[in-house]
Amino acid sequence: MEPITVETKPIQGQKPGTSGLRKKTRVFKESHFLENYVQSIFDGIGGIEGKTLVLGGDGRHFNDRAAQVILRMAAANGARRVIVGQEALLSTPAASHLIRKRGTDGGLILSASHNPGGPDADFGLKYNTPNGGPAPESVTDKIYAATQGLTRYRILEAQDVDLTSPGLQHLGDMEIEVVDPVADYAMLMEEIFDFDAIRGLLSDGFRLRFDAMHAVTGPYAVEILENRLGAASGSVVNATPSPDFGGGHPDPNPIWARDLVAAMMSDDAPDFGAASDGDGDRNMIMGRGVYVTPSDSLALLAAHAHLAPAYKDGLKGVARSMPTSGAVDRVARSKGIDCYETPTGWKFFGNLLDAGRATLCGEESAGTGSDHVREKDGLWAVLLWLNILAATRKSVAELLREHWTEHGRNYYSRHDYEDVESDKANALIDGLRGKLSQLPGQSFAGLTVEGADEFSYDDPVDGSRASAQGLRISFTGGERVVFRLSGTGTAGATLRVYLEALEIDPDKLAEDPQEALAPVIAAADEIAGIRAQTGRDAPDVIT
Ligand code: VG1
Ligand code: CO
Repeated sequence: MEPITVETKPIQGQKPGTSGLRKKTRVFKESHFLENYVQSIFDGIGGIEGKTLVLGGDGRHFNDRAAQVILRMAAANGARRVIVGQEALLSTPAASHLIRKRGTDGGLILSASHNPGGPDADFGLKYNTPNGGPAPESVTDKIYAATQGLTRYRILEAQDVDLTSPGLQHLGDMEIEVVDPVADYAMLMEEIFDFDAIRGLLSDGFRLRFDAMHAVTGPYAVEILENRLGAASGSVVNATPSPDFGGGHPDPNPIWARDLVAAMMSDDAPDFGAASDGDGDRNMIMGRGVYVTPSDSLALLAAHAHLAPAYKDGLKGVARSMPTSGAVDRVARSKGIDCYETPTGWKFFGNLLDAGRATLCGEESAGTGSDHVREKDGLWAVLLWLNILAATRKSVAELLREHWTEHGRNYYSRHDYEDVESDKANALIDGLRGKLSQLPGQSFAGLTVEGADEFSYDDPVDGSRASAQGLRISFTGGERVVFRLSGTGTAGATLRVYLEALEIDPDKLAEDPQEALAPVIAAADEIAGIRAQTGRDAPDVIT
């Protein structure tokens, strides 16, 4: 087993996006593509000689093959040890926890997260730093620079490593420690939440349905919700991870998790419903007959987090991505704690969490998390909800109604236009950027623009600046629209239009969001010319 050095040439387009590098699976399978990127990660972080890394993924097609390649490359590059999830599986939050718990030099996560999987779908790879979080731009810039000058990679010529059972083995001089992917994570959840209270709730007849969407959270949810908390067997559905997520789209929103929505809206609906995404870091929350928007979920969790043991002393602060609604800001104000507004992507929360400035973070895209790891965490959010439901013994609908009555309701929706030709999408954004300064004072569809700018973020901890993070337009009545292009897609461009309107009139808190937002939707189209410029009559996905 000798390490060999393979000559290669830089491959274009290996620039990490919002969350790692995502490409069509077939692109990842092209000759040298994966190897070049892995070597660039190793080079970009200053080499891995003597280092320990965590490795695992969401089990999508090519996960197993890519893991074997990475192990051989890690060995050839002189790593001391790789801690790998059994069958190369680890949910993203479990990987983050393992990196932190074992004090490793970071980890590699094989996932394209909420993107579909399979030979004709998507694959991805992400490097997380020793704090357990996605690499910040200072690191991904170095990785990208390495991809552009790469001339060789190192790999061991060896047989596949057997990852089927836990234990220690060797690959060349490198140690490989195969671990149960669920055990450490489940233990962490027991430390954070009041499992006895949740067990009590469930034994009193409270019913739940968790849809793992054929993705990586299945084994985690079965162990925690059914085995440890006593939810009825079968409460976790679609619990076996499959390489193409059962042919579905592992994105927990009302469109892609429509089976869960149907179950929760039926006459025999359980009390609580939830779903998570491909790699287990997102969550969707429902009660009987109600869907909770991610922005409302974040606000409600912030308001009640002190009911869970880990947060009993209150929150140091909260943070949300810029396009996320201002609902959590209102909770922060009433609690007298700081609220930070960051660019889209979990990597921007890392410094705030490390510095102890924020305890809870969230994004409108169904990501919620806390300082227990450095990734968003789907099952954690589900357990925090269950802890709150157990402590209050109120229904999801009741909690939501009370929340809106106290804080007002930020009606919210996101309209996605997918697979738009890139030049059309860029032209729309460029055109809008060019006229932002003229918008204030003008009226569109009956709404008057108050302010308009392009969001940039100065990190209060390390002073780094991220610019061009979305165009935002606010109106005099408290409404807002944000435009940005997705950084996780693998075909064309996805235009995201984020719509929000604050309502504090107690008589208007129960409207249909699309109706409540109709004026904002009309103003957004009038300002940006979405239909005219994209040729689309309607969004592809409304969440
Ligand atoms: C999307 C979401 C963003 C999220 C990111 C990764 O990014 O909008 O909030 O952090 O996906 O989530 P974009 O650039 O496509 O808007 V995951 O669960 O796919 O890692
Ligand atoms: Co994800």
